Amino acid sequence: MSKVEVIDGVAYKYQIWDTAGQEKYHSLAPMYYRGAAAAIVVYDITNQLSFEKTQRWIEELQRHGPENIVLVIAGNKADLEDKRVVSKEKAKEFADSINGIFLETSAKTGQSVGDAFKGICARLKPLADDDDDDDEADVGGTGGQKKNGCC
Ligand SMILES: Nc1nc2c(ncn2[C@@H]2O[C@H](COP(=O)(O)OP(=O)(O)OP(=O)(O)O)[C@@H](O)[C@H]2O)c(=O)[nH]1
Ligand SMILES: [Mg+2]
Repeated sequence: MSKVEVIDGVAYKYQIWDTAGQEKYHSLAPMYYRGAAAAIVVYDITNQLSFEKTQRWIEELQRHGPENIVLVIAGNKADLEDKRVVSKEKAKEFADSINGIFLETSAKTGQSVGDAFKGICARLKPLADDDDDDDEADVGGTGGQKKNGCC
């Protein structure tokens, strides 16, 4: 899907792919993260294994992903606090250790979902204006390294 967000008068255009997390689709993942400006790796705060898998995905992105990819760790299902097994502190510590952005989100309530995208834009340096004068920034996508920034 695509999404446009305006921050401080600059329009950022996202092209967003949702990759399947299951092991059987793992080999397809590089097609999604190649040339990406950012990756949001989502785990479930009520599922310890999902957090452990997050760490493996980050390792893969660091080894095989674009050099300056912005990494976001999102602890989803924040609405299920009573079922939490992954502590916020531990996840934040991990995100800090990889210089990533950390948030806890809820796809159910919408909590902090917008902040994930705002956080990504804040980390991307706008590129010099190009010739098309449309004041839009391309974020991520299959476009290749030179699009790794906003614009
Ligand atoms: N309470 C709650 N349930 C959620 C939330 N996000 C997803 N779910 C539920 O969790 C289940 C799995 O959600 P999916 O969106 O299929 O998870 P996924 O990570 O995309 O799964 P794959 O595509 O198979 O990797 C569904 O039943 C969702 O309704 C959330 O923030 N809160
Ligand atoms: Mg899915």
